[in-house]
Amino acid sequence: MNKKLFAIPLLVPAAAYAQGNTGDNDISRPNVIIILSDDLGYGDLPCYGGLHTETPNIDRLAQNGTRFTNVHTSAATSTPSRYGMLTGEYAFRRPDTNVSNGDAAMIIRPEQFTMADMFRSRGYSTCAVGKWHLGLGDKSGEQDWNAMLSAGPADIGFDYSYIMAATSDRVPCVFIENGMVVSHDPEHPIEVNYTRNFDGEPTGRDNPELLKLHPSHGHDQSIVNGISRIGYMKGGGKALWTDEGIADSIALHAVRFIDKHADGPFFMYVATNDIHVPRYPHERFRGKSSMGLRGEAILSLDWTVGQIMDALEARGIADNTLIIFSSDNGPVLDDGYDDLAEELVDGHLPAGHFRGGKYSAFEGGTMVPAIVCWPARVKKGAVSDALMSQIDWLASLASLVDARLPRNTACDSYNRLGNLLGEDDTDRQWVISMAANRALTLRTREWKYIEPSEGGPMVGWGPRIETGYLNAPQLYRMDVTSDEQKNVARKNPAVTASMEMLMKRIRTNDYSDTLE
Ligand code: NG6
Ligand code: CA
Repeated sequence: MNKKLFAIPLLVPAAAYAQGNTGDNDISRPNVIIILSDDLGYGDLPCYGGLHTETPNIDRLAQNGTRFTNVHTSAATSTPSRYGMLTGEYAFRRPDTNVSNGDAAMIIRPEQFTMADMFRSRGYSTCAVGKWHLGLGDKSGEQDWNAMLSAGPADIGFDYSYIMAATSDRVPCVFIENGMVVSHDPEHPIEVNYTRNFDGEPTGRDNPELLKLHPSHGHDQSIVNGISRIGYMKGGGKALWTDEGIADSIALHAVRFIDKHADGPFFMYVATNDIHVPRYPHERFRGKSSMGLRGEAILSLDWTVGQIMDALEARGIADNTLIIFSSDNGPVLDDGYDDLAEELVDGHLPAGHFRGGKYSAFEGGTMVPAIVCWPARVKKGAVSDALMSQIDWLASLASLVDARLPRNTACDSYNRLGNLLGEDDTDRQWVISMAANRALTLRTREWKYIEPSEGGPMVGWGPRIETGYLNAPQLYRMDVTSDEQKNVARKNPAVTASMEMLMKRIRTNDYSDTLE
């Protein structure tokens, strides 16, 4: 094993050969839609064994495409995971990529090359709709939310954007369209502060009588729409969102973009708010899942997918549109609100049979559902078990549309297009991911190595999730069971050492002596 790990030449960075290996070019330049759900676990959907919900639209997507059972995100939380997916660079290379607040400055620098830039370089119209969580404006805490924001998705390749600044549990609770707050209300100018409240403004901590959904941990600052959030905000007036309407707004703007660009080609990144907390979906989903609000948020997510699929069909462009559906990180039940997610779970396993969940170094943190549907090319009703990482989507899609990645960009993204289209079942040689404490994990088909790190065995602030952190190396056999129960690091010192060495090389980006 030890030998094998190093006998394989390490993969070549994408920029070196992004043009190669595009395979058959019959259908060039399909429309591409990435639907990225939030905190949806590997086991949450019925087509992955989930209980207590029905998701006919996502089922339809899986029936019309290929379902993947071994896809990892590059991080176990949103900001670093999205950063990796959109830039093709691991977030661990940048210290400022932890879960960001709503007043964080743009994390992806305007000069950085992104997936949107890549599609644009091939004449695609590009757009981002939904959760952003990658910072806005030039300086943290200094944005003027009542004027055009100084930096945003337009600076990194998105022609159109309709986004939430961060998460729905973080202020400001408004949508932002092309850099301007939607329905901005001059009578109620918006102010945001993550350290202190504005005089006289109620909070979840002091005014629980104003709440329709109560926090279970954190989330006790400004109240918007009867739900207290992280951070303080003042004003907003008619610009403030209602949580019940978020999925509808996202779907509406996604469908509008499809309608406008039906002549294609277009690239759309739709990042849903579902199923992140606070889970408070539209009335029409209420009472429709025995799991309560978390189950209903899954129904709302499914509805969104249905809206997008229906719009493509209505426009006659479903056949040549490549949809990738996935999630940004693993699942969590109680993530800070009393929504009865734990109480009502009733045998449902959000992370499937994997250990841990959102935030974890264990597989539950980064193993996510992934479905690829492209009727013109991708096999229908197929399942692929190939070991894959979302970090490769950029280079793979670049290869698909024949885009050239500028030198020294997307350095961690490899062209695995065959994998993505379900035409090649070979594994990525290794997959690297980052837990919430920034500990790295390294997976191969046979093994998983978790580097030593600080932090207790359980998430410390509320969610009941095993972290997988240990102040010693961990090594698990993944080909026999994937349950990460038995740490065999001491019994297999050679494998442990070789994985540790490989991780070190990936971290320092030093592949020099392995390339022939
Ligand atoms: C945590 C929040 C959690 C969630 C997470 C980010 C508290 C107590 N918890 O800090 O609710 O917002 O950040 O989630 O504040 S993510 O999916 O966007 O990464
Ligand atoms: Ca998330």
